[in-house]
Amino acid sequence: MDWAGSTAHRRSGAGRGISRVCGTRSCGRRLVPEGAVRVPQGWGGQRIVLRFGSATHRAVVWVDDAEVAAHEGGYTPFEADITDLVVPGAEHRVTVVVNNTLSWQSIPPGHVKETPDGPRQRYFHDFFNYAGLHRSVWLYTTPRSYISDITVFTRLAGSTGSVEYHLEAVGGEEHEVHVTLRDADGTEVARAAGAQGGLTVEDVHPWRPGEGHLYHLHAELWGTSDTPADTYPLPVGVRTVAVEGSRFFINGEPFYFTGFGKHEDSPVRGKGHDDAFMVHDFALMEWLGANSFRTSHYPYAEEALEYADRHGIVVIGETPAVGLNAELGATLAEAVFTTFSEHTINTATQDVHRQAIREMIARDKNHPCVVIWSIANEPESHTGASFSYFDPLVAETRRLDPTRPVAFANFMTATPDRDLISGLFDVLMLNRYYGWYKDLADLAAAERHLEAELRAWTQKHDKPIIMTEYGADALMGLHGVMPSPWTEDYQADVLAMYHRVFDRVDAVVGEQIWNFADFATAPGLLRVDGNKKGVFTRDRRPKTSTRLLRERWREHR
Ligand code: GCB
Repeated sequence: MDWAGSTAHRRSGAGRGISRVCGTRSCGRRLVPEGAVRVPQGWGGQRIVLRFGSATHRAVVWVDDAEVAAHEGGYTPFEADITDLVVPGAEHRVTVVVNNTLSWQSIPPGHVKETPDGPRQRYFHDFFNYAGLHRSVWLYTTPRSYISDITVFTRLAGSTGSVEYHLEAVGGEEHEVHVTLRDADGTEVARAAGAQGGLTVEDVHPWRPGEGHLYHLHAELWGTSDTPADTYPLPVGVRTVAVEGSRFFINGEPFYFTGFGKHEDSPVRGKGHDDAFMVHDFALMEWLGANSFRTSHYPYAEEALEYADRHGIVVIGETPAVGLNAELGATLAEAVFTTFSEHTINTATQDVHRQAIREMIARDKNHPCVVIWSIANEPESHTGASFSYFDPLVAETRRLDPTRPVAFANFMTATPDRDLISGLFDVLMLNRYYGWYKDLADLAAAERHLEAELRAWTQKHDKPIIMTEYGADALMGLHGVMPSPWTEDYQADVLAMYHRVFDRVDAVVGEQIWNFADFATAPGLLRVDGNKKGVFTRDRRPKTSTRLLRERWREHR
């Protein structure tokens, strides 16, 4: 059982209204408090907020001796209004206790096994259970009357775009709301008044894959003074997403996903967000011609979505609901259990999962790059219990966002004859390992089995198929002339085999390889210093298969 604690401290100079309390850090043990935060002198009269980008998987926060926040869920932000607890100009101690214990009621789930040597954490997912504050911590201010949230929905009709907005304000009930929309060069293209409304954009420049064109929405809250009480800027990409039959459309044009399932993972940093690694990863995806990725298996740092918005990279956003599956648990944690039961994954877990969906959508709803909500990775999906579990979660996702398709990534053993839940969803996302966990070193059989399965899916559902995982481990530098698992050559051969099949099956609208880069996992007999299915090593050096991808994906565009 790992506990991590850290006292945040201000690292960078305070800007007006915003101050980074600490950068990212990963830690596995309790830390001794290190320092204090000075609240900038000029912040008097403002509302002062302490915000955490994430704390994995739960945290309690104190300012001096007062508890100000408690949060469950390791990958979404939370904040506390600390106005009444701090004095501008004074120093205050911020203390955070972070706990990464996984239980049947956490998302992702896990369990603690009692052994003669003490408790041991077991979990059912294939990435290392890092603990700590992996994203930035901010101190920021708002006026006392402030805009707390804006939601936008965009539409296209020929060359006309529209932006429907819903704004929420706190303490400004008597105030007026003014909204303007400007193009990237600053030209005003539309304006409206009121907390809800529509903005029409003639000759719209849509956001599209490969071209992250953004408008700038600027909302103002006006009271009696001659300056606005609050202002709120929001980048907006005007685009539509739709599924019809087995096609996936962005802006009415068929879209084919190329890219990866990724992880927030790098040497030394672990799960800590790192701007340099992020920009480098995007540059490598561009180098390969990839147009998309899935935030497997949890929402990524907001910086990644902002970058994807600006560069026209398409994103499948995923919750941390990974490992809700007894068939997987048996291999990963040597645990035999019933997935959904009173004592394992139950209604309390479902509530935590529902909350994880809510927090992901609340955070990411306005990002044009996000085109699908994936609400789970490889859950059990062949039982009545799995249907009862997912039915209300899909409904809740649609209620929160009626504009984006909903999906989950389907596990290898949940073949079309077994699966019971895919009818609830809009897109079939399949994770398949023919040529690796099945048909190892027999690519002829793998090719036959893969094609037969894909055709069986198309018989059962008229829905688009995205292969959200396929691949093979490869040790950098290992080569062979025979089809030899773990060689770079075999990884390339496996990928080429999948691509032949995708090109023969019409309903396949996307290919996302597992994985972009090698990553850290819990120890396992099949894990040699982590998972080696990356087409890049953990420090981002290209393996042989990257050549094949460059050729294929640069042509696909
Ligand atoms: C999967 C999981 C992914 C694993 C991968 C593997 O199906 O979704 O988290 O890392 O297989 O390499 O086994």
